This record gives sequence, structure tokens and C-alpha cells, in this order.
Amino acid sequence: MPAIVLVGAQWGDEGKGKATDQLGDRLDYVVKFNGGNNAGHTVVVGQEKYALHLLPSGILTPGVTPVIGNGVVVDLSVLFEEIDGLQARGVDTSRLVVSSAAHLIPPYNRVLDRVTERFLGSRKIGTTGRGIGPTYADKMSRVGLRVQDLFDASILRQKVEAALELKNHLLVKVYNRRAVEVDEVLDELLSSAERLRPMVADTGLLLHEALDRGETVLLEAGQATMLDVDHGTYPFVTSSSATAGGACTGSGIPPTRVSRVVAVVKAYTTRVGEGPFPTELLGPEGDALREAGAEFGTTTGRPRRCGWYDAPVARYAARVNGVTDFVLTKLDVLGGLERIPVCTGYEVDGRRLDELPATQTDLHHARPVLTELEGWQEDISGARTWEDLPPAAQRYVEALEEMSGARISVVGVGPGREESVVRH
Ligand code: 2SA
Ligand code: GDP
Ligand code: MG
Repeated sequence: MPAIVLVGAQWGDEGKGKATDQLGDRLDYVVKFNGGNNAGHTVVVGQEKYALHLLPSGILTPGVTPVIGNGVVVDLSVLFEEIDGLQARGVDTSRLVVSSAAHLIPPYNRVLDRVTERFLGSRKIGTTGRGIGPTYADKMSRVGLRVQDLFDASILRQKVEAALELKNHLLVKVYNRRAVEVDEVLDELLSSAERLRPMVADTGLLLHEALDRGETVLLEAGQATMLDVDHGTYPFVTSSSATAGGACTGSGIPPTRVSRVVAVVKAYTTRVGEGPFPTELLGPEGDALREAGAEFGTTTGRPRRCGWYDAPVARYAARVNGVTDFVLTKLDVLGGLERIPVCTGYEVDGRRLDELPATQTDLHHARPVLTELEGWQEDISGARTWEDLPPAAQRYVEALEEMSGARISVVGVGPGREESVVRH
């Protein structure tokens, strides 16, 4: 069986966690391939609500093997906190596998993430402060620490010493903070090494063998297309590859084994942190969407910026990821509006554009060209078939499908596992 990739089409928080969870009973492996505990996936199962950060959403499905791939950055204290929290609620976490090539988030990178943001002031990115950016920067600069280093004490010490020569210079000379000692870093990292050891494997090989046996592998993205370090709204992005290409580099599965790319897209748009957002609603309309959609960060609790659906963003995501189908979420949140504006293009300094501008300057200047679709007044959260949806809601979905460049195969009408309409 082939591999399936699942990505976010917008700026994150589209409901990827729920979409993965729903696919769960048809999957053998769920792999997180990028990011770390900056992610926040809320999954509602019956009366239980789970907030996952570092663990793949597949951990909630019995029988699925959850995998933390080589493209992930791992904060060990968060990993075990999350495992302990799930175990206390009766979730079996014993199948978790962690790539020996995944990078570790050392304590000094959490500090550097936060002090850098403070230093940048009004030019800040609005990061989650979890040390993600500095850890990926270390990876590229070849001064990163990997999971496998935990099991070779002398290599780990050498690497921490080398990293601290650079980091302490920054911390002390630039940011006026205290120097970090080698032993305090080693103590923190090694305190959980033995607990981690049995979970560590060559996950690329493991997944390759699973595919050869005919098993199904889902590669689940953290963050989203517009936050991808290459394809997003740079520099207001996360520091990893959150698009379908990243699924291959972050897991060790080649593109030829991927047969389906699902993009999760919200029926409107949200964004957390700084950066351009053409359809953003700054007044009471944005507040109303935030309230109706409970748009607050799963990791940091930050209020999410809210705006209308942006079709060029969805089309861009369809193109960059090679999307085979969209899962449209949170359609229920739009109930009660008379008319629903949707962005079909932009006006940039007097020019009309149908696609995302090619430069950040133009994107910052882009004003959305909106068209209004008819709303519906009914509560649609009970809908389970296409026919259950009111005609105006059906037309909204069909119009979005038409504008967004791929089929919409599932429509979300509530946070619960069963609150969805599958289109045939
Ligand atoms: P970072 O911490 O270096 O990855 O931040 C860089 C940018 O990436 C954005 N980012 C996110 N955007 C939406 N959701 C994310 N996860 C959490 C959630 C966020 C939260 O699911 O709610 O709880 O606040 C996420 N993670 C990173 C971030 O806002 C920066 O713009
Ligand atoms: P992720 O980061 O993409 O996994 O998304 P988050 O979990 O951060 O945010 C999505 C939120 O929307 C979560 O609280 C989900 O429970 C919720 N959600 C997902 N799908 C739907 C839906 O169709 N309707 C409603 N009302 N909520 C949804
Ligand atoms: Mg999220």
C-alpha cells in the first residue's frame, strides 16, 4: 500500500489532528515529519478532549504505530510529559517509535528563541517560544544534537561543548544573559535517555518495510503550507518544511511511494503570530469568527487572527503540495451569516492578481477582492450526509471546490470524531 500525506493548506490550525484521527482506523503508521511541540492538535473523542503537541495524532487510535520522524525536533521533557499525560488517561503509548536521526531541542535554544523575539521587538515573528527556530538553524549549521547522540556520552559532550562556544557568545555578548554550563545541558538531556532508548529506531527503514508489507502510512504535517520555510510567507514562517515535499525528507519515504495528498482547509482563515494575511478582519467581524470558532492557540492560548476564506491561498496549496483532495473543516462555524465573503483574487497597487503575489512586498500590499456567497441560518452540526446540509451550505462548499483547485472529499461540521460529512 502507498503512503498518504496530510498537510495544512493555510496558516495552520485547520483541524489536521481531527482529520488524522478520523483516518486512524484505516492506518498502520502515523508519522510526524516536521516541527515539534510548537504544533497543537486538538482531537475530541466522545467526551474526551486531547491536546497533542509533539506526539502524532495517530497515538489516539489503538493499533496504529505512531512515529516521530527524522524531520522533527524533539524536546525530551515535553515528550515524556505528553506520554505521561496520555498514559494517565488510559491511552496506550507503548508503540511510539522515535527516529534516531531526529534533532533534540536543547534548553539553551528555548532561551534563545524567546530572547531573540524580545530583541527583534516590532520585527518579531511571533513564535511559540519553544526553541524551534534555533534548533533547525543548528541542524543546518551542523551543530545540532540528535537523538542517537544521547547514547554516546563522549560524542554528546563534544557536541554540546562545540555548540555552547557559539551559543554562549550569543547569550552573554549579544543578549546579556548568563553563560550555560556544559554539565547542566548534559544532565537535562541524559536524565531521560534511558527511558527513550527502547523507542529509538531507524524509522526510515521501519516505514519502508511496512510499505513493502502492504501497510498504510500517513505522513502528518505540523503547521501548514503558508508557514513552510520555503513556500510560506517568509520570514513569517516556521523553520521547517511543512508541505508535501517535507513529508519525504522528514520521514525517509521517497516521493514515488506517495499516492495521495490530503490538504486540510478551514472554511475561513486563521493565523497566529505576525505576518501578512490579506483577508484578515480586524474589527467585530473577526472577533465574532474567533468566538464562534473558538480560535485560540492549542499550545500557547494566543487569540488567532481571523478572516474570510482565501481561494488563491487554497489554490497555491493545491499546487505546491499536489493536493488530491481537500478536507474542509469548520463549516458549522459560518452558520447564521446572511452573506459570506470569499476572496477570489487581490488588488495590489492598482493591479488585479488572480494568484498569490510572487513577492512579499506585494503580499503585504495585497487587498482582497471579495465575492459574497449566500449564507445559511440552520445549525448544521447534526449533518452526516451531503443531503443533510442546507442548499446554501452545499453551494458554499461547491463554490470553494470550484475556486480551490481540488475536490473537497470531507466536510467538517463539528469538533467530534463523527461530526463530518463524507462526499461520495
Ligand atoms: P515557531 O514557534 O518558530 O514555529 O513560530 C513561527 C511561526 O509559526 C507559527 N506557528 C503556528 N501557527 C499556528 N498554529 C501553531 N501551533 C499552535 C496551535 C500555536 C499556538 O495549534 O494553536 O498554540 O499558539 C503554530 N506553531 C507555529 C507561529 O505562530 C509563528 O508565526
Ligand atoms: P491542527 O493544528 O490543524 O490540528 O488544528 P487545531 O487542533 O490547532 O485547531 C482546530 C480546532 O478546530 C480544534 O479545536 C478542533 O477540535 C476543531 N475542529 C476541527 N474540525 C472542526 C469542525 O469541523 N468544526 C468545528 N466547530 N471545530 C472543528
Ligand atoms: Mg494547531
